[in-house]
Amino acid sequence: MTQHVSITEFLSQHLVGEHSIALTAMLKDIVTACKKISLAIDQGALSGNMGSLGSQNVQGEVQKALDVITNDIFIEENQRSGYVAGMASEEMDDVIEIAVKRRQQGQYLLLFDPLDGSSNVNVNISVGTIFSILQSANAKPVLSDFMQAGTTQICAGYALYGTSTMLVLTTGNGVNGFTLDAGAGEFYLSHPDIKVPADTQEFAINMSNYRFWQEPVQRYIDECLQGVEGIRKKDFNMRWVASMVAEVHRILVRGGVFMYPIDSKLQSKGGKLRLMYEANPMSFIVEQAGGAATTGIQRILEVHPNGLHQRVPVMMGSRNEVERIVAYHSKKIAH
Ligand code: AHM
Ligand code: MG
Repeated sequence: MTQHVSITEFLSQHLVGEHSIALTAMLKDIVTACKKISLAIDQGALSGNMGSLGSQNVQGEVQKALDVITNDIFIEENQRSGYVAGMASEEMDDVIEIAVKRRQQGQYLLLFDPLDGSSNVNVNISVGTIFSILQSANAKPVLSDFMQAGTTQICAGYALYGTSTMLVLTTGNGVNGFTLDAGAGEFYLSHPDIKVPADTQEFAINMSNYRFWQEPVQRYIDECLQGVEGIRKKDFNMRWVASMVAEVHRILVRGGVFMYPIDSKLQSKGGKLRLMYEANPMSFIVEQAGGAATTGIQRILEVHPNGLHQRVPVMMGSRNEVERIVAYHSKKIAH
């Protein structure tokens, strides 16, 4: 019988370098938080957590009870190691301060979306948690300490609460995926050294926004839809889960391109997805798996943030497809 490698064993064998002790401790807390969130989600309607609280988060979206519960779990668990100096969450307007006694060795910043795709909770479809770790210049960080481009991330990952619960992460040395054995209460390595295929025949986009997109995106999708009769000379398949974690995970496993582009409805906001705790960590993971991630005109990881909740257009996945999309934006490939 194959001996499974637990995430704890994996990290102790593979984390090296100046951040290894701190990362091991912080990831232990993240693992615990994700297990607790997985349990809370598994309870579903039985726990009475599924309804709306009637309150709104900082971006004017109605919070589900689970949004609040998962946010609380993530904040509480991740103050245990003492390495986290400050946090930022999709669910909270400002930087989350950590009490002095809980940030003794705090040199790191943890940014997260505790329950991504939360509109899927009530219909029992996959959701996820996304996180990003940065270094802090200050033991008591302020907003400006968080304003770092995605290239400075030292770790990023997501938990996918799907048909099984998985944790996928990178520390800048490839991407590895772990599956939760709920009985044993432990994540085991199940997807070592994940690589995104460079080519694909599958795209993920919310097609209902077609008429609001910019021309380069309409062109790319039009050509995919033309299939073997068009210039791509192959048929494409389409998926849309409305849960970025599930979407990107599928692309990591079998290739594809995930797109939430800017459109005329989103113009004033800059995009739909948030840079710091959605686009950046997912871009870091996708690039580490050999894929690419762009706003259409810029590598996402090089966008310099101007706010915790900044939004950006997002297109990521199989490298050759993303390069084609970039070329359409820069008009390098003529019609
Ligand atoms: P959320 O963080 O409020 O859940 O929003 C992000 C989600 C992504 O997971 C997903 O790609 C997108 O919103 C779906 O948006 P839409 O409902 O417009 O298709
Ligand atoms: Mg989100």
